[in-house]
Amino acid sequence: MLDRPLVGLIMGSRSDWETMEHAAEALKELGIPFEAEVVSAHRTPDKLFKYCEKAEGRGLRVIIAGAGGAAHLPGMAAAKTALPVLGVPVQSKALNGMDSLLSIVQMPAGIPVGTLAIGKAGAVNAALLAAAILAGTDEALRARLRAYREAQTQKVLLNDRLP
Ligand code: RP5
Repeated sequence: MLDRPLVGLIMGSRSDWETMEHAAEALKELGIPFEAEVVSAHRTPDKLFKYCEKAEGRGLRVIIAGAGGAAHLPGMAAAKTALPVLGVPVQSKALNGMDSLLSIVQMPAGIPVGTLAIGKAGAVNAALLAAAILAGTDEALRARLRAYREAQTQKVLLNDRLP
């Protein structure tokens, strides 16, 4: 039987997948069960509300929400669930992702969104942050996360010579 997803990876458009698949890859690498789907704050608001209302009951523990432009998805998701919501600003064409970043980061006090960097780095780090949150109650995952970090360190140390 497949493990029930612990992380809900949602994004405003199919076009966000190019960025958000980096989060998916990191979650896979760390052995964290997740689900991924398009949920748009503007185009499918009713779906967003239903998704967030049911998220906790379905066993999700963290939501990663990626969106670009007028990126209301993470904030609206956070408004509808008490689960931790991590927001990834997708790099937009018009304003290079500054619009996405500012739309996501400036939440009013009381409804937090953990905002990550614009683009791929933010997507990867959202997955690692989700892993760190889940690792609080999962020793095996904590070990896998430590191993991931150690492998990263070794990779840098083995390639530290410049021409
Ligand atoms: C946002 O609008 C999405 O998150 C996406 O980043 C952006 C553009 O969407 P598409 O026009 O590519 O569907 O809602």
